[in-house]
Amino acid sequence: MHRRRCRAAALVLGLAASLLVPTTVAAPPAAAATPGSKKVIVQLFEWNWTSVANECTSTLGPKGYGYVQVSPPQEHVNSSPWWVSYQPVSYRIESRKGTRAQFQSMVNTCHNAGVKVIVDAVVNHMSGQENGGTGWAGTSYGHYNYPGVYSSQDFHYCGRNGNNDIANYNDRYEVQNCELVNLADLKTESDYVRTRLATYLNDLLSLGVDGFRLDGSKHMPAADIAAIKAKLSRSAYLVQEVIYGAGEPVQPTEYTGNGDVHEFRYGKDLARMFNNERLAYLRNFGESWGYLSSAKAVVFTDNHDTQREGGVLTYRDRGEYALANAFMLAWPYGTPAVMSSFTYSGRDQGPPSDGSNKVTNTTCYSGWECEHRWPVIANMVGFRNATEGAGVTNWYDNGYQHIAFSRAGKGYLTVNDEDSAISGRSYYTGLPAGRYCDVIHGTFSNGSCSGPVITVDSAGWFAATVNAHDAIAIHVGAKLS
Ligand code: LM2
Ligand code: CA
Repeated sequence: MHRRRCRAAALVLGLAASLLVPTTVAAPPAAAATPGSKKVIVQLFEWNWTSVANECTSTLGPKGYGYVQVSPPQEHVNSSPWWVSYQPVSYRIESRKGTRAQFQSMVNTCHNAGVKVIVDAVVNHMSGQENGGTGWAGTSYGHYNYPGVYSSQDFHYCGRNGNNDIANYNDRYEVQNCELVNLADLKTESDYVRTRLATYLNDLLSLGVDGFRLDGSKHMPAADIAAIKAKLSRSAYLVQEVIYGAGEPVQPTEYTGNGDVHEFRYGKDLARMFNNERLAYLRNFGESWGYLSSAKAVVFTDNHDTQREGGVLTYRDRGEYALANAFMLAWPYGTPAVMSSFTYSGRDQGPPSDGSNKVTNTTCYSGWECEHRWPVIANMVGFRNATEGAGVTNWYDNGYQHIAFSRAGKGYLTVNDEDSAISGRSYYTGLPAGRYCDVIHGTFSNGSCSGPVITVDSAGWFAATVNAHDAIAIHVGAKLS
């Protein structure tokens, strides 16, 4: 049975507006803010390099993000939609997001802030422009001709569907040898193409990049990716974009030998639990749901594609979105990737740009949503870091929308997504006695908490009211005494 939601009430009774209206993040000493290992990824979608660099210093490092995933840096077709980034025309590091020098400087700045850089690498295809054109940095190209890089023999012509496009995802050959929305499909089985792709990736590695999100991985055999990986000059973190499709021949598990893989079911199922089903069902969320093994999975509430497709929670869901991210960051399945968007009203709308399509500097909360700065989300990165490696214990649920669990000895989260407050209950945390900052409602900085303090007694319990569509989270990295 599907539950009725009262959205208006959720907005009024839910997370107080002040929690969602982002504040400037104070910068505590990096060392103090980053206990344990830092694995959380943030996708700064379509941010320019100068703005990414500033964000690494001001926010990502201090808040404990481990990696920033940046949008494709290579030269691309020149127009205004966001998706021009996914149509390479050369491998020059020159794009609407910045120059090679700006890119290099961003990598250095992020490293100095303790943040590693993952590049979204478009390796399956080149442009989808039937008649070619002139790229962002001035390169002339044809659909199957990229001077000095590729010519007609380097592409697949699958001979299907009259236009060489992919139509049938139940056909492995078609998915990997035909064109994804007319994008010229590289012959990734050819040694020349593999070498050229590796040369591009090695150039990025020479600039200090730490890893790659391999765009469109499903459209390349896992063996082709393995062959490209074998040509890399040093080891790099890899996360492959393989969108799970029920019953399809190409499955995400085929790719785990190469590195991590995105688990697309996670964000869809999480949205379904929050919107229509029960948070109580999340007690075994992860591998028991048929997902990839936790060690190989990268998970997200939404990414730049799913936020435009629907069926997931996005920044538009406000408090519910914050709660879903809090759950993701507290729950030890996979590596969490936080989405950070520009706001848009149409699917194709590009990022805030100037008259020549150059992406302008990020201004959070004006044109850019900056979800990763929302206090709930940013503070829960610290929870993730402080609880790394600790298992789930003390699970509690009321059978419906109220759940709670410990990260053994390190942290505790309770989420109440019921339509009314839950009061008069105590929670068993098993945490050391003391006073903890509720990081859902307050920020812990320089030993003090800007919000409510939760007192855990000597037996490991605390008592508190959890408001409707709200949560409480405490962890050992935000303990006052
Ligand atoms: C991806 N992963 O596998 C990206 O995450 C996704 O955002 C990309 O699609 C896709 N694969 C190709 O890299 C986006 C966007 C499409 C867009 C393509 C290419 O979602 O809408 O296609 O990038 O820019 C656009 C037009 C499409 C047209 C195509 C080629 O929407 O109608 O096809 O360009 O001109 C005729
Ligand atoms: Ca392909």
